[in-house]
Amino acid sequence: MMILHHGWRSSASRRVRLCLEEKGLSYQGHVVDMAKMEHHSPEYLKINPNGVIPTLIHDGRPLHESGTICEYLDETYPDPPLRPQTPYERAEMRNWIRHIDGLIHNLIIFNWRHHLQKVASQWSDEELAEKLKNIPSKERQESWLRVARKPYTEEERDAARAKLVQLLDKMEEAQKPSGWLVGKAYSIADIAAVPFVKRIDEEIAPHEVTAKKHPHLAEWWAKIQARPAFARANIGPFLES
Ligand SMILES: N[C@@H](CCC(=O)N[C@@H](CS)C(=O)NCC(=O)O)C(=O)O
Repeated sequence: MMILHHGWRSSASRRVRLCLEEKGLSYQGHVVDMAKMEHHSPEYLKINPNGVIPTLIHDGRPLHESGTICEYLDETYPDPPLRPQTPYERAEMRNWIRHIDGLIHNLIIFNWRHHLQKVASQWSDEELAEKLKNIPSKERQESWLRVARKPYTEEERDAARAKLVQLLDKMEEAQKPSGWLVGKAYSIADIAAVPFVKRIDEEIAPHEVTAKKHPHLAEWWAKIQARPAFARANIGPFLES
């Protein structure tokens, strides 16, 4: 029995849903409302000490970190495989996950300025102080403080956008031999990048995932969006219509 605590628009959650759907695994989904700070409640912190989504519960045991969860799922349910064949390629896959994970703050700068900023800016100083106390990491306390009181500036957004476009450049370079980030097949390295590319393409830098700017990446993106698991994972538009 698998339970996934996730958010529909959360990039890390999207990775795990992609992985589950590629493997055809059924799970019970539980949506965590970040605007209500449900992920910082004492109950949730027991299953995810970092206070972030997603968390997978498998046979009663919780697991956090989307990249780790995807690898765990692939080891536990190897068919179809989502890790490359050789130890070297698997190491490369982990380095992609690590690299992309390191860019999450650049996505937060764009993502939280929508729904979460609207909610957080209305909290009183007392409410905000109370909420900040429950956030386990200093960095995320700072991120919540920023969205609530001092939204990221145009300059900060430009710098974040430039870092995300560099990711696209790196992906373009990597895909040349096989059409995938690592080895000869779609893997967790590609899955790790999908939610980032989705956000970059739809809002952050909409003209970059194109045949003109990044031709290999544009082909990669088209192939991925055509996968039946992509549709089932429900990687819908980030912004509410
Ligand atoms: N490295 C973590 C990142 C998880 C993460 O940052 N999740 C975001 C949503 S995509 C979150 O829960 N943010 C809420 C917060 O920081 O308060 C993973 O891959 O699972």
